[in-house]
Amino acid sequence: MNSKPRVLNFIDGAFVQGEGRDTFPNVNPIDGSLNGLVESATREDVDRAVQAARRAMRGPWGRSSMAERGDLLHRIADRIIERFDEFLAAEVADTGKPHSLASVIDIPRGAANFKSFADVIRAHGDDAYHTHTPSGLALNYTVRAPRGVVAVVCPWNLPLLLMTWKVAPALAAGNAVVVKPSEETPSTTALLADVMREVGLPDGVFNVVNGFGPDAPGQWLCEHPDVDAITFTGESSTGEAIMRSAASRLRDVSFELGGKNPALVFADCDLDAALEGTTRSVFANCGQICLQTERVYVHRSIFDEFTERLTASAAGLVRGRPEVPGVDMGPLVSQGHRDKVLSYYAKARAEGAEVRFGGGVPVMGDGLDGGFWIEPTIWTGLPETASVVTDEIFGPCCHVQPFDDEDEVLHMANDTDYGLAASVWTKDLSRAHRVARELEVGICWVNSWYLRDLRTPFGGAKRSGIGREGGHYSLDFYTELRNICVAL
Ligand code: NAD
Ligand code: 6OD
Repeated sequence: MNSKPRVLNFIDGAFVQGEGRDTFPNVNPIDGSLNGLVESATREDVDRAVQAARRAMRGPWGRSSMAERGDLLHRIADRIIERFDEFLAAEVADTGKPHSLASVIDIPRGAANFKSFADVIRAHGDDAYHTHTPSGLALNYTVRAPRGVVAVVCPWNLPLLLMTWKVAPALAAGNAVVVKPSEETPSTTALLADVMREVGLPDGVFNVVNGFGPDAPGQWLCEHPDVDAITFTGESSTGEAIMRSAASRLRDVSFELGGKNPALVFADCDLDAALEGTTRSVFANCGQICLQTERVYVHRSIFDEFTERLTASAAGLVRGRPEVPGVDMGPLVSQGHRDKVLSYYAKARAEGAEVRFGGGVPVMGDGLDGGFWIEPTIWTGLPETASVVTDEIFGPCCHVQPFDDEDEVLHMANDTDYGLAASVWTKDLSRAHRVARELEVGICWVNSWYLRDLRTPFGGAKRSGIGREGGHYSLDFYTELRNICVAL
């Protein structure tokens, strides 16, 4: 008999448990042990969650003021921080990421998203136009109404951070949500449901349905005719499937998808800063951040030194149990994902890469070898057409390519189906601005990486996404903009 706690669905203000629901294991990537079981939502659960959200929209929540919602969002953020240790333990057990990362990024940002969007909504104003006509004056003004019931479909790499990045603006704008967390990482979403209950969010405003994607709760939710809009973070191919679901009844989508992000390292860069930044941008979170660098372009005059020093940085990364001080790299999230990343490690060798570092599975000892550990890996010597240079791998690995001039590196950086992020390392201000404008990406960092201001627009070009979220830009998706024309 398994005494570990179950992760339950949360519908209409209550956790639901009962007969007839399938369960699936929640596996700890650190050692392959069982965290517990997750109850998969049935089709009826998904329907009940959507109907609960619809009822909430018809009740007091649908008429709530921005000030009321702003206050609630602040209380949610405060309560996440009060329960910080529980959130940290749950996130680490699901993902295997080090405490040093989750305690400074995942959990604090998970809370900060609520305060940030509460403040956006409180500061929001409407537009007004005075219209002069031959028969007199009219006043036109805008109002923003909530979209209604929003489906929020989430990935596993930054589970709390990326879920709250969608839930917070949706609630700030007055919508009700049904969240489908990743099947790999459901625990912090369940904890957040408990927080919603504690702070008194009205029943039905926040619902959670657990389970898989295709022919399962993810797809059932996106196909549900009473869902008004779908916000999704995940793989580009999943985005295509969800777009097909959204086509029926013409629902709007907001998509944050895959990337194959370049770093451009010019000869005049601050080499120490470029190495420190590139080490983070390739290996942080074991390479599982959509903004991560997988293609590094380095000016030929510093290529050898840069590559040797990046290799030394990779060699210096400390793997181990998440709570151990000084550990800066965890495992990959699952056996399945490690199989995918290792298949690219094999392809790189088959395509003739020079493996500068890594390329395999480390021996961990200490009871960890049942976990999904992998070596950080650096390749050189491949053409731009090699699969590890073209495909998103989502692992702790990169290919380093020399370049000779700005036009050449811009061409290589932009020659991809993706357009999420880039970083440029140079001390030449003119070059920095010129190159940044030419890069076909949603966000370009100059002399930095993953430096975030939550008021800025965030999203991807090409196959990396549809739409922009962040700050007031999120309101364009989470509200319906209406015009009212009053003849005076
Ligand atoms: P994924 O696409 O496999 O799964 C994401 C979610 O979609 C999961 O909850 C899954 O159950 C659900 N899903 C799968 N098929 C579905 C379907 N047909 N209908 C409805 N739901 C479905 O992505 P992942 O493996 O969890 O995450 C990694 C990917 O996410 C990478 O490609 C990464 O680049 C991308 N990502 C992008 C961003 C961004 O901001 N652009 C952020 C994080 C992750
Ligand atoms: O920082 C954010 O707001 C954000 N959406 C990050 C996405 C990271 C992708 O893995």
